[in-house]
This record gives sequence, C-alpha cells and structure tokens, in this order.
Amino acid sequence: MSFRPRYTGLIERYRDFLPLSDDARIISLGEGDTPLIRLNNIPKELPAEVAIYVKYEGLNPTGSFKDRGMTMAITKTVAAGNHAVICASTGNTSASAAAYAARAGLIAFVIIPEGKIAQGKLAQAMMHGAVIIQIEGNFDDGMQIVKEVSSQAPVEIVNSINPFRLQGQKTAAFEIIEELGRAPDYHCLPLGNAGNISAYWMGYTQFYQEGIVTKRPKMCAYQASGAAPFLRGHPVINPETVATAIRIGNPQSWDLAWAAQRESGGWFDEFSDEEILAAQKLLAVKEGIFCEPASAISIAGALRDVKSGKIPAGSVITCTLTGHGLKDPDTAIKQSTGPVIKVKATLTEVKQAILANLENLK
Ligand code: AN7
Repeated sequence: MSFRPRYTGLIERYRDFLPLSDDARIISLGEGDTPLIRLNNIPKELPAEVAIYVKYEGLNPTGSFKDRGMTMAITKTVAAGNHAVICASTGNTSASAAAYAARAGLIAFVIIPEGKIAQGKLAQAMMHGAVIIQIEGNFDDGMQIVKEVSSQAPVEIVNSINPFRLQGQKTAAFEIIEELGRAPDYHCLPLGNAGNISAYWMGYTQFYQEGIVTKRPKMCAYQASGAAPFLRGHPVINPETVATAIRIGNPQSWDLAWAAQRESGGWFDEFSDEEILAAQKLLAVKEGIFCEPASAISIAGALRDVKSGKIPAGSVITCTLTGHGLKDPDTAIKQSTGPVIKVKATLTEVKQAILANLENLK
C-alpha cells in the first residue's frame, strides 16, 4: 500500500484557485474532502434511470458546509489583523464561526433568533466560547443589525456577504468535478440566504473557464414553502419552516442566485414541511444517511423532478446535504415512527419482542 499525505484542509488543497497571499497563516480544521455517496436504493423506485450522488457536507468539522467558507473568512480576518468576528445565523454559521474563531484565537459574536435554532448548533456555539446574542426576532432582523453594527464596531462580518465565504464554499464544486471526472448534469441544493448556490456556480464556472470541464450543471434550488422569497419574487416578512436552517425571508445573495439559475438553465421550487421531513426520513431509512431537515429538501427536489420528467433518464445528479442530522435531534425524534419497545430486562421478553417484530416485518 502507499501512504497518502495528511489532509490539511481545502485552502492548501485548492490554493491555486483561491485569492490568498502566500504568507497567510491558514486557519483550518481539515474541512472539505467530504464523501460523494451514490444512492443505491432510492433511485430503484424512480420511473427513470438516473445516477444520484449526495455530497455529504454534514461530515465537515462542525457538521455543515459553512466550514468551507469559514476557513477562508477567518484566515482572511487573521491576515487583516482583526480580532473579532460577527455573524447573524440560523445556527450553522454560528457554530462554524465559533469553532474557527476559537481555533484562531479570535472573539466571535453570534446573533441568533430566539427559540428557533436547533439544539446541536446552539450547543456548538456555546461550547466554542462564542458570545451569543439572542434576539427577539428572526435571521433577517439579525442580518440587518450585523450589517449596521459592523460599520460602528471593530468586528468583521463572516456571513456569506463576506466575499471570502463564497470563495471557500466554491471548492465543493471542485471536489465533485474531480470525483465524477466531469460536471453533473443537475445540481440540487437547498436555498436559504443564497450564498451556497452562488458559490457552487462560481466553482463550476471557474473549472469550466479553466477548461477543466466542458459543461456546467443546471442549478436546481429548493425552498420551504413558508420561507420561499425566490418563489414569491420578493422578500417574505415572517418566514416559517421546520427546517430552521433555511428560515430566511430576505436572502442576501438575491441577484447572484438568480444569475446562477438563469445562466445554468436551472430552476427554483418549493416544498411543504411535511415533504421536507419525509425526504429526510426516506434518506435515513433507505440509504443510512442522516442529514438535517433543510438539507433533505435537495433530495425532495431531485426526486420530484425525476418523477415529473423535468430531469430526464440518464442524468447524473448531485445533491448537497448541507448539514448533519445530529444538528437537530429534537426534530428527528419528534417525527420518528420507529417503535421503541419497552420490556423487562429478561431474555424471554427481549426474545419475544424480536420474534414478534421479525414476524411483523415479513
Ligand atoms: C443546513 O447558518 O444561513 O442558501 O445562518 O444551515 O447558502 O444560505 C444557514 C443556511 C442550507 C442555506 N442548509 O444555505 C446560517 C444559514 C443548511 C444551512 C442552508 C443553510 P444558503
């Protein structure tokens, strides 16, 4: 066997494609290099033969794709000599900012909507020592405040309006191209603040312009019906969805996302909370892959579009699973239908429970 060099994160991996000076002190937790898993069981039940791959971004260091952007944003903050960062967040950005700030020795201020952030994400921000400012308002209110406060206090914004965030996040498209040896035909992903779709489109476009690939995918992005400004054509005032990660009514990368949709020939669509949770469950039960609710919307989208014929037979589809299922255990447990059988701690009772269930599952 041959030894492979220790993986040290996406900046070192893709340095030639990233805007960084050679002497920058890189702040990394080994983000990126996430698995691209081909779905085995779900596609068998589709009317058309397609290849569906999931980019499992939940396996990043803090459990979401945000780490790709954060390694860049925090590296740049350190290079600029700044000591504090700030973000508004539905949860994952705050977790990632808190961790990378800790790694760099910076102070992180995170503004989160009261009561609407998944437990795992809150635990991360707390554990990494961020200063947590909980507002009686939603993500959009927090975002507005962050933009204003950063002009009045010495804090660097690390939301995706920080251009280095998208630079880091575009590397997911690079990895997909490298693993497939080509670009996919369709790329499906959730759409919230719209940074990620913009970043993927940048990444695909960069490799296309460098002549590394000869085509780019159609970008297909999905929103929760209760938080679907791209479907309504204007900001939504009181966004609501069980998928709290994408509970966003006034996306910051509005124009970039429309450009990605238009230039790629892709589309936007929406799903109810029930459909989102059903897709999350389906992926967990049929493929053994646990993603958070917001991430599952990419699966809901791909499946609907294959069933309707919008995505034709023979297509290669990639879906980004943006965050790990463990981020939001409450939602998972609440919707779980699996039986928890309570019996006495005896061989007889346990055996009986096993045999009864084997019978039921036949
Ligand atoms: C799991 O953490 O906006 O369209 O503040 O956490 O790039 O915003 C999270 C967004 C999808 C949407 N999936 O991505 C935040 C935040 C998960 C997410 C999105 C988010 P964008």
